[in-house]
Amino acid sequence: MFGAISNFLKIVLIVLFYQLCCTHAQSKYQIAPYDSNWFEASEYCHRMDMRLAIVDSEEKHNAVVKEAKAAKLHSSGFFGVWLGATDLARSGNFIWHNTGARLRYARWGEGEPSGGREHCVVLYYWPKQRFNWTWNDAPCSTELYAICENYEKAACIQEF
Ligand SMILES: *[C@@H]1O[C@H](CO)[C@@H](O)[C@H](O)[C@H]1NC(C)=O
Ligand SMILES: [Ca+2]
Repeated sequence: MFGAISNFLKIVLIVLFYQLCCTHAQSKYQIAPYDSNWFEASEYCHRMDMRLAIVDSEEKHNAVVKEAKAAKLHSSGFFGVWLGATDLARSGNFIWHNTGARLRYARWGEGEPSGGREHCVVLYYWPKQRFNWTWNDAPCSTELYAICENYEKAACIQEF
């Protein structure tokens, strides 16, 4: 009898801890309160226990665009948020830095990626330059806003 109750309590506790540590991982994105270069943007996200957004599907692209629009910082006609991809390690080979995965999905603007000194991936709204919430490779030192995402951390589950 007591054993059954304690097993039940154990399950309740596990579910509760799982909710606490992992569920918020699904409510996703946050835009930094200031602009910075790509590296500072990445560090900012990690300090928030998040990472620069990995956008590997149209669904995620749309979600990130929605979040970026909601920040209401694009009315001047220029707004950019850093995504978590770069080809700094090998030119032309864009990689999601936090997973090492190659870019399969992408939503490049016209004529992008243009290469040269431009190695960090940004989602732009810049209609004068024909960016309508599309991607560009930009110099990594450009000051733009981080868009961070929550992600599930394996440690959450391994603890049990
Ligand atoms: C951007 O794209 C949207 C949807 O495709 C369109 O409705 C809008 O007019 C475009 N904006 C500009 C500035 O081109
Ligand atoms: Ca470019």
